[in-house]
Amino acid sequence: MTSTLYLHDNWRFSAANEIDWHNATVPGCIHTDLQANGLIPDPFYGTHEGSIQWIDKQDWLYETAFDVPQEVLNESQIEIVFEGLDTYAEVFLNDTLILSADNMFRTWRAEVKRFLKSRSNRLHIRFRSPIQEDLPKLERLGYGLPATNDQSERGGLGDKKLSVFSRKAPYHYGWDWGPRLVTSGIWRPVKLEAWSQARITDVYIHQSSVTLEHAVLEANIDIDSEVDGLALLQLHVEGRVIERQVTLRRGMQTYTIPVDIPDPRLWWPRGYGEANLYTFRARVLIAETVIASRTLRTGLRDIQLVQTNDDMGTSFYFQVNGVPVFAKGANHIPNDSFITEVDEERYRHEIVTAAESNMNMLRVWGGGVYEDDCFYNLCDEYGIMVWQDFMFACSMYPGDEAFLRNVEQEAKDNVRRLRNHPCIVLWCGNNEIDTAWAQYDEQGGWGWKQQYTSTQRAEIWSAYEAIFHRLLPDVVARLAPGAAYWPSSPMQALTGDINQHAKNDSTRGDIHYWGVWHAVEPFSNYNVYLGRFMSEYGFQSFPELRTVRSYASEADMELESDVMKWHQRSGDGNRLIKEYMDIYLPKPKDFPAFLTMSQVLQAEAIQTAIEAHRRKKPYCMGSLYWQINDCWPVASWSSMDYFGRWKALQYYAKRSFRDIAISFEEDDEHIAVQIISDGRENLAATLHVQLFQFDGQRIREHTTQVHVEANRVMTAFSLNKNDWTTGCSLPEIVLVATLENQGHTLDQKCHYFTPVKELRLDKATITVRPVNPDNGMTFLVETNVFAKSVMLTASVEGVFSDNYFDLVPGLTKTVTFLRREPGDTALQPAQPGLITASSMCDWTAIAQ
Ligand code: BMA
Repeated sequence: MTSTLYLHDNWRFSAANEIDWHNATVPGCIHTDLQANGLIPDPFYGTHEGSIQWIDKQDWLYETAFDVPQEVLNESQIEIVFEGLDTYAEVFLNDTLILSADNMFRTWRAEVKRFLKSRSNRLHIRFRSPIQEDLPKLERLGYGLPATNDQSERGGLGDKKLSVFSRKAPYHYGWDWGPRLVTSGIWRPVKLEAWSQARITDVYIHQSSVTLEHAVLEANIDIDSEVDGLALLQLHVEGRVIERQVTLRRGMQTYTIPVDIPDPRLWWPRGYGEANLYTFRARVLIAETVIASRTLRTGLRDIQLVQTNDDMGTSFYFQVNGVPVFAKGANHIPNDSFITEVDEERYRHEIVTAAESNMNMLRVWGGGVYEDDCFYNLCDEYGIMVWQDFMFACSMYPGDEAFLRNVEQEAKDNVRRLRNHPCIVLWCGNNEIDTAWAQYDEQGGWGWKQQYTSTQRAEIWSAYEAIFHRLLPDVVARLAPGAAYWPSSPMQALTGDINQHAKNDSTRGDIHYWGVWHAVEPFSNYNVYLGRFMSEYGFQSFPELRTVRSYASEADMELESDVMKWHQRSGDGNRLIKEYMDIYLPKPKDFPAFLTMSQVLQAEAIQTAIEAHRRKKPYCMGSLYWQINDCWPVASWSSMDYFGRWKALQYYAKRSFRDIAISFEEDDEHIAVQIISDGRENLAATLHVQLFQFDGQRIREHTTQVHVEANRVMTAFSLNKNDWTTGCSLPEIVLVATLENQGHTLDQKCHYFTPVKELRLDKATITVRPVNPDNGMTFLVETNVFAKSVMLTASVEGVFSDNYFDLVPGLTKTVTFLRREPGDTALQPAQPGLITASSMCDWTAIAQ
């Protein structure tokens, strides 16, 4: 049996040109080690990032000493395995060079038996500066490649964009929400693997056909053997054992065992059924002794990316087990600039947040990393589908043979590692490169190709095609046959002509719509520019005051301070937030109120988008906003900040993504109350539509029985605005629609007759009382006059079941507090400590 010895202890590090050694943490990285030793300040505080740009210009040494137990040494094969080395590294064992690494996304292995001794082995790694390493590559190429988000100037490199030459997380070099912190280090586990006779190196469960009645699978079992001879191969699943006599040969071999599972418990995305999982175990026995074993978990499901012509264009949706699924979710970036800081609890919090927010998909965006196994395990468990980009974003890449081979190996390593996860529904080549280069549209794109000679252009595009149109799809087809591959997001289709590139009004493919925000278009344009699958759109906000305090002092608390600008990486970001706020919301009374209102502004924008997309189902079948998380405390498009604190948007998204949701569609004369169902069953429900004055007086109401059809959008009621509001003061009324099923509220939504900015908000007194004083986890929230965006804050870290909601006098709201303190493994009901409540009137001049 393979025995594993992790080598995570006794590490120390030093700058290559110094003699001082300091304690190191493995897995980890140079920045966190320097900080832990007090050699650099907190990189996220203030403008510190600027003063630590020297770190990536020099080489770093890491070393440890370790003993090897006799039983490990007795094995005939011993390999050292690095699951991740960031990035250019030479590894020496007892002074012998055992491997050279040049790609942080690959797994590196070397046979080491002959170099090992039982005591005091010295493992020594030299990390070469990624900057010094890649400068000559730029020189050799003779021209720079576009890399819009590479903050080379901040790194003291002028316009020399080096990120494209290294196979290293693109966001390390900076992004429009992230700092430039170019790390080095042993970023994933390092271990010895020892075995004799044979070992199972991989098991892949290929799902040939999965239906409600039957799953037809093949288990492909890779075996590495050092012996020739008879063996028994077993596959265990659900108490069954399938056995095969095999004749092992020295070297690598693959055996395929067909498996038929009747009445399979299928894996479903959240909202559609249980995310059922199966555990498979493969074993090799020689003379009735188990000599190798490997366990894996997968879910059985049929996934299709359906792209068929229809009278509106060409569809783009995921069909899971025969059911068309509207994808609801967000884009994911790495949870930290120092990815080794992300522990299981932080991953869990993100995935629980997604599931709690009624999402069913996250897109692992191509400027980050192929995520940790833990991320995908959680997505498998919570029924969160994953759109998986390969790690290429907003840049053009070299196409030399060495680079291509390196990328190929990286793709193989990661497709192999991840292909058993039922959550992965799509492999996507890159983020926004097709649209940015726009090969077939001379005027189109981001102005990149126009900077090059025709020879250079041809060379750059041919590298693009080699990677994204040949190499990556080939690897996916070979290693994960049947899995969908999409060359670039966004794109219309691989047509090889001008129709390839996405447009804001494409009727096929996916769309990143950034007219709202980057092009300062009105929120209402979310209703206009939507297509078959909205894989990106977004709006920025600030994190809450507690989070801002983690990087700014009281003196920095103004929009234009150096520190607030430093923690804003989108050129005009702060100005845009302010401009949009002037348009849509009343004036905040001070800086803390401005931070809060920026969150409400963002949430109102994205709510408009999500609901517009969902109302257009089945024309549109996906809505992934940009972005769920942050990698440091910053102003950004995230719905949850670096510390996992939910912004207003997270709560709004939770409401807008409800499986059965109310949404209003308005024209000059009418308001239609629409009901969107992602449910798999029809439902009898009651819709109450009520019109209230802000003082709580009900002016009109209408009740109707609704037959909510499964997986559809319907107009349940339409009212004439004039008829309903004659004699009313429009800035002082609110329309409330409530959908109920057997006494249970499925959704409740408010709608206004003027923009929020014009609402006449009065000072509201909000009371919060525990429903059951003994357990103190659930509360009733009430108000005396209408309150917009009621914000509850607790003195304990956590989130509420709902927050930033509008509250009408007489309509009480019940909320539960979910705690997230250190040590908690997931959000769970708990006492919140002291709760305070405020609402928009408190954050504006009205309060004065
Ligand atoms: C999208 C992303 C990112 C970027 C975001 C905000 O296009 O793909 O590159 O961070 O926009 O500008």
